[in-house]
Amino acid sequence: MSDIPVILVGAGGHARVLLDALSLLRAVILGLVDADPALVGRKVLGFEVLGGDEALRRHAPGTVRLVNAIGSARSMARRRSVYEGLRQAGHSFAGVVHPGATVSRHAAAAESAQIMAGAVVQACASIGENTIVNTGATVDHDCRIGAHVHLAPGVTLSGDVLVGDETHVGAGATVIQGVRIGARCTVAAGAVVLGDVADGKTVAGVPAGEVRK
Ligand code: JB3
Repeated sequence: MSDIPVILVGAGGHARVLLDALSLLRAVILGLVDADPALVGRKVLGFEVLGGDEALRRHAPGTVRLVNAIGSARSMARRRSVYEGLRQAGHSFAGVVHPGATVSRHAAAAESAQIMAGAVVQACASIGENTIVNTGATVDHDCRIGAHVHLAPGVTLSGDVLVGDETHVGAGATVIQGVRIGARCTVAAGAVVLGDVADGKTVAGVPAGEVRK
């Protein structure tokens, strides 16, 4: 990792996983910021919550890099809006590739992507900006994963799967080869997706079918 210190944005569960990986990568960690005032001054795995996002004003863009620690607890839209807002303010986001992840040298991951322990990204796959490939998820050859996507723990994407921006694929879901999943979709945990999913749809079950809201 670069020597530029990092600050994590968000201090919840995803932050703890990122802190652990960043420590293994020997990153210089200044602390965290969180929207919940009750967390300010507390420590997370030994690192201090420095304040809300206004605390970032004390750090000129370029002197620190941010790590997006807001996961998918509410929706991917929150993670996206925080990322885009802080980028507009001039900040840049560091990515995290856990040393226990396997990323093919023939794969392409955006700089801000987060690839967690035990994840595998195979040859000719691509991972978009601000996307999380979470613990033990596998992304096989030629998959194209958009921006602001969450592949939850244990997801299996077979070869040549496309996942659109801001989509959440739930824990343990399996997608067969060649399937196209649109933008802003939700694939429920444990689903087995055998066919394409249009933008904005939620699918669940084995085989997966549309869930009407
Ligand atoms: O599935 C796994 C392995 N991890 C999940 C992860 C990807 O998403 C995890 O189980 C959760 O479902 C979720 O983790 P996350 O986002 O860390 O959720 P939570 O523990 O609820 O923490 C979110 C934190 O972000 C809270 O402390 C919020 O106060 C904070 N937050 C929300 N909006 C914000 C903002 N913090 C800042 N700095 N700025 C915001 O705008």
